[in-house]
Amino acid sequence: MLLIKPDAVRKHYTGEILARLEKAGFLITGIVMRRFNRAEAESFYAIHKRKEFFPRLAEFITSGPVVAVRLEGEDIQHRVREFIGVTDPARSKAGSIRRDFGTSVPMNAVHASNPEENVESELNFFFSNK
Ligand code: FUP
Repeated sequence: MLLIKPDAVRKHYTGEILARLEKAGFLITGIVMRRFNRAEAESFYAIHKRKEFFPRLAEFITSGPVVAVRLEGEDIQHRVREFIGVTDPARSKAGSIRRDFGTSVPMNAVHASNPEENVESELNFFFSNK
């Protein structure tokens, strides 16, 4: 699952990010737009809840709507994470989504589920009746 974050939604990048995914061959099988409240942010980022950066992250992720995008395909989460770039947009490779649309950490335009951690729980969070 990929999440278009509030910074990118606010800057009208939603359509362009979806188009890039499709042009790259990713198959979109679900889209949901929603705004997190504080409790949802704590649940979504539960593994970061005790980190010192969490308050800023929570404030940002609740600052406006996000767009959750369900993608399907073999090894999908590894491929998506490779495609979007690394956490810091400035260190992401040229042409990646975070490099082109992100500005900082955590305002890096998109989030992608970590295949080792949270794919199912994140999908259920947005697509409970999949
Ligand atoms: P990623 O998997 O690339 O989204 O990155 P992480 O799971 O490491 O980070 C999760 C979120 O916390 C991202 F929005 C970035 C944010 N973050 C910070 O704000 N500060 C940090 O020092 C590390 C991560």
